[in-house]
Amino acid sequence: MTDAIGYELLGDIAVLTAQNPPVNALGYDVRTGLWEGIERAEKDGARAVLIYGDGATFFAGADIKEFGKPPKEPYLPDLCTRIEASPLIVVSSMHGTALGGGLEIALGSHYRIAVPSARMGLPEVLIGVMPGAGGTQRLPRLIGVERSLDIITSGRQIGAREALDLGIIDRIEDGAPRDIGLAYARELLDSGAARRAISEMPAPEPVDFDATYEAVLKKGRGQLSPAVAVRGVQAACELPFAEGMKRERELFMELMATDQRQGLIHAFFAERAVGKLPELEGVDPRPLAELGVIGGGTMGAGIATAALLSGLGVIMLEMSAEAAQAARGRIEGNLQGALKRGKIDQAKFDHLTGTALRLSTDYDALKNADLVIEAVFEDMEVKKQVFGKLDAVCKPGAVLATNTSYLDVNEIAAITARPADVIGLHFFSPAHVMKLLEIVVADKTAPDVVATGFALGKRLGKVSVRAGVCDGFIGNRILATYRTAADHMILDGASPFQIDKALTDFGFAMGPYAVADLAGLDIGWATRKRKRAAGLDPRARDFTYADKLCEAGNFGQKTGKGYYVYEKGKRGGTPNPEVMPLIEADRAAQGITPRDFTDDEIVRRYMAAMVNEAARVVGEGIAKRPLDVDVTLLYGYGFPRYRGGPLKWADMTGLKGLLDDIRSWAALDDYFWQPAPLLEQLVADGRTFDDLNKDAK
Ligand code: 3H9
Repeated sequence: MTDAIGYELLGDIAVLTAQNPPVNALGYDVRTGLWEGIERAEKDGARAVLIYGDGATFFAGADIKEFGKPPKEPYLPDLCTRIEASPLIVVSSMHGTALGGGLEIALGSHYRIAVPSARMGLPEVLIGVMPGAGGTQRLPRLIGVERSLDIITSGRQIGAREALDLGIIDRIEDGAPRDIGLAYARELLDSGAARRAISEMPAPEPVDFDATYEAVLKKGRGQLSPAVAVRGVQAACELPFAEGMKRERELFMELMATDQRQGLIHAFFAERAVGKLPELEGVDPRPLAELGVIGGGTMGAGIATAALLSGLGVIMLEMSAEAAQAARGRIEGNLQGALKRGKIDQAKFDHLTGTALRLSTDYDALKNADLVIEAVFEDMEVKKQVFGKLDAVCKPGAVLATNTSYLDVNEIAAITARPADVIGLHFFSPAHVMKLLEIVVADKTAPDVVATGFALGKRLGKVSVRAGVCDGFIGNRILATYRTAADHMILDGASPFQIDKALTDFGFAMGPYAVADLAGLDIGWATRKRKRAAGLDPRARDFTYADKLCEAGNFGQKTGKGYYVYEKGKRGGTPNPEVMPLIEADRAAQGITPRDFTDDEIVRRYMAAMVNEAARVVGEGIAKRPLDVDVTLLYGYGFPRYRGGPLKWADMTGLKGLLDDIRSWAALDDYFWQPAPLLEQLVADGRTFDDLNKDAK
């Protein structure tokens, strides 16, 4: 037997213990060990078998690292069938997270018990596949089609209580998984309980599967896996069990061969890799108990909310008593939301808004803070004043952070006598909701300050990405470029509405103009004014239609009108009829004859601009690895997860073709379409962005 599964015979009960840390993934050794363990138990004359996991969890699923490689026997579905076919009574005892193939092993067992904290689910669709070891065949037989469809197409985890109510497990018991499993097996044997094979249960009642398939596809914005999983459940209703298993395998293998599967698994590993940086190895973060936040607008209040929810004490600094009161109102409003959603109870709400939160108008109140983050007006002079004051009052060793979204953190750090303590922590609004945190490391930032930034991000439940200093860091710098590509397409003949539609069809949560309306058109207006004042390159294309929208007081959603018109109480907007005449006037003034764009060309140009700028960001070391860019765009910019991120998408699309396109567009505009040196290098070497991720490991 392999080391991955321990075998013991305790009287008439054989115990199979999974020993494959960290998550007991069902790799080749584990599958082989389980298979051999069942056979041995049968030969040894056992009457029951207990399966459980050592360490943190029952099996968390198939070993994702094996995906894309030729599968090795025993296959997981065959193993589940083998377990179920055993004449012995097989009990699975679950703790931790029994996910995917892990739950399928349990469903192949005859009885299931779990500790109260156990969680379970079939999350395969979230990584681009579907349950492939009988999950789509056994679960519907056990709990019915509708409930199974909910669990399988959402991939959500359910707690032991819900699992018991649904009939997925037979019992909940407190204790060690081994002890409760053994006691349960003993009880079953003593009571003369019979084997129970789910495959022998009657086929479940069907639903309208075509309608379900379409609805699920639409909800996933083109993501295939949840929709294809519906067809698996359909097979459970329409085919005998063994045929249904074959159909499930075919569908599973189809999904396995898709780019979407590659994209989603890339996203899974990339979001776990972002925090693993050589510079953080062996570096301890500084202690964090009290956080100072300067500025209680939407951003500052969001940061304070996230910090309070994570258990940190917060001191909010504002300019006046009225402003402090307004900040308190915003924070309390955010926490009310958490209370309503059941994330916190009333006692916790009272504590967070009571002793945990203090407001002040005096910088002295920050003197004991471990980390102070400013979220004041985005202006270098204002930021410098704030940092000058922080330098004067904060205790030695306090981390001084700026939430700037594009300003030079080196320049801000230089105003203090302690630049090693200064860092950028770029949150995204609303900061208590959005998962992304860019950790901006300036030239003199100390390693333990970087580690503290990552520790704070983790504590707040954020996905933190390291970025270097430049205008816009990783995300906003790349955004500025692909937005410019979109603006150029508008000048040349596309409409903002066509562009938004082409990109939501591609899978983005929102198109760039709907996003601009949401963020506020005044932000882009201010940026354009700033850039024009600094002097635009004469080759840069400029336009006035967006300024004119702003001049008329149309700042997007907050004023009810921008590129779209928003009606109170309605979600989304309808195209603003004033927009196209403004654009047409711009085109006429610039002597441009508009042309048609296909949706494909829109996506191609938009994505090429994104990838090209991302290649510069990586080439210049602003992002350490391509995967840092991918995670930034996935978590902060609504990039479709099933495409893996822009650089994974670029790899799968083909770097040579993208570079050829960029070069061909450069024939007309060689200022905007300058190929990034890193992209040229990769094409010349026949390498991919993912190769660079691997090099960095
Ligand atoms: C499946 O089962 C298909 C079958 O239906 C059919 C097959 C035929 N494989 O997340 P963490 C690694 S599909 C390999 O940081 P946590 C992870 O990369 C599978 N490795 O911890 C990390 O490695 P490292 C369905 C895996 O406590 C380490 O374990 N199952 C796998 O925050 C710790 O992970 C899933 O989709 C895996 N399956 O969360 C479950 N899972 O230390 C996916 C984890 O080198 N996994 N690793 O960075 C999860 O959701 C979370 O990892 C879990 C633990 C909740 C389990």
